[in-house]
Amino acid sequence: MPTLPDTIGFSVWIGTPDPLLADPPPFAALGQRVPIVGGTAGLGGIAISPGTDAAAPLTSDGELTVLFAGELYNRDRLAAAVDGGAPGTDAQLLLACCQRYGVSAFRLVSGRFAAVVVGPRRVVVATDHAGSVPLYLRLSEAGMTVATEAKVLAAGATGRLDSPPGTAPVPGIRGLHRIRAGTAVAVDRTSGRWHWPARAVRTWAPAYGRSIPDPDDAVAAVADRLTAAVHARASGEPVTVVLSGGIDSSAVAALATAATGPVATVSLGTDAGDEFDAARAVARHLGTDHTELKLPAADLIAELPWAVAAAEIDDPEVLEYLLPLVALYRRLPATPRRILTGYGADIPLGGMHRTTEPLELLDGVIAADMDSFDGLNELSPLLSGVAGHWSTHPYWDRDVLDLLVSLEPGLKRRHGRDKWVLREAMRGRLPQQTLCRPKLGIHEGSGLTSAWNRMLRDAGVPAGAVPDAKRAMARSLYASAVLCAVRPDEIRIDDVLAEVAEEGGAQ
Ligand code: IOT
Ligand code: MG
Repeated sequence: MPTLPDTIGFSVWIGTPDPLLADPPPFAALGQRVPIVGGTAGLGGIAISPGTDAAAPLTSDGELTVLFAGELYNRDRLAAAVDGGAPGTDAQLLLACCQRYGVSAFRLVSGRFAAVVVGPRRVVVATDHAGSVPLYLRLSEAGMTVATEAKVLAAGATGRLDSPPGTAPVPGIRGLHRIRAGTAVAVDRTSGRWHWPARAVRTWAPAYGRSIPDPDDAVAAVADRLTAAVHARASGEPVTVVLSGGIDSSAVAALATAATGPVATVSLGTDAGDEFDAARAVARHLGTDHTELKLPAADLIAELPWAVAAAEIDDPEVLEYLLPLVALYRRLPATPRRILTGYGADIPLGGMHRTTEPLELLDGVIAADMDSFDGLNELSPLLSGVAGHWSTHPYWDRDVLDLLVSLEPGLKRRHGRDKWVLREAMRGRLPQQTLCRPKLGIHEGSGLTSAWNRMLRDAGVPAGAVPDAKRAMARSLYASAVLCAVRPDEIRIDDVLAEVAEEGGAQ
């Protein structure tokens, strides 16, 4: 069994017990519900643990109390910085960092996490640099309620409506605020009295500056940092890589194989499309334990309620990227897995803009994408958490991302090749055909986009109205699965389709 984080999600109140925290909270995450009782810290609620052997979700030194979901990736360096001793659990390590650095600790930690730190005079609520574990809060004069799923706090539109600094409003839910990526929100409290407004402490931001290393040095640096990121996520562990056979996931599979020995790889396809040949070539080259999962495209679309419940977004374009992954995770055997993906490589490398030639335009879309990822929840662990698995994304490791973003765009598009620096970094580790393989998006490779379009056309939606109909379906699913916390298996996609087709004036 791989080691998974002790805690993958939570909902807690701090201050006054929140009657809006439903019992039981309607988490979509699978796992054991572990009560949180932090009497002295004035905190209570529920944590979600992936294992059957749930550890206590709180760590405290009597003064500071840390609630931590997720994992840290620079444990050794953090341990050396705080006292050089054995690092202990991630929550203990974060506690030691907070003792030494205060809220600045969140500028040091590299990880995939959501955390609450309760002190005698201050409460801090924080995410990692990428906001990769979404975190939501509701505020009242008497305290705050915090949860890793919006649906858990969707009921009851109360609390302060103005978004505090460092947060963004959650669409459709009055008074619910999402902590921004790379942000810690701090609220001071003395003798039980809260001092609003909260303060935002920015802990990370993507670079706008670009560096111009020697191309060979850039290639070596990408190989080094990506290797370290995969090691931090896979070392000594049996891991699963979701493999399309493209350069991004193939690189992760190659480095994970080097880090841990044989890994499991799994590819998803449908009757409307697959990338099985490309994935098989990589699996054979690396000697992975490879599985192909094939399902009817209609069954893939029927998973939309799960994708919306997991991502908690209503953007149909992003849902097209996430839906195949959610469907895949839900079809893996139930034993909890540690999953590595190649997701996110295209954002700092401009991979989705594979035909964009002028470097000014390429760099422009990269800067725009790095400015707009927050809130899309593409990296959320809930995508696999709805199936009881833990997933993590080496390309959005803080060190990898900082490097990739900052490279001058001529290293990203070079000699007519997209993602050049990554392809070069993998030379000798993957088959030549993989190194040269043009990008194919997951929504294209799985046939999802075409199948969803066809489904709407078959329901009578005119061709020109298909994008709007997709948006309407996504909005309707968001209303049920998030705003009303309806369980995904109680939502029938045929009903949503019929409703949208009717409203859209199907012909
Ligand atoms: P894509 O890059 O095709 O897929 C993302 C990851 O999903 C892959 O690296 C791989 O790990 C897994 N995957 C893809 N297809 C399969 C498959 N058939 N079977 C198993 N695993 C698979 C969109 C996209 O095209 O996905 N992702 C972009 C970013 C989107 C843009 N977002 C933004 N601008 N904020 C990406 O960077 O990965
Ligand atoms: Mg990709």
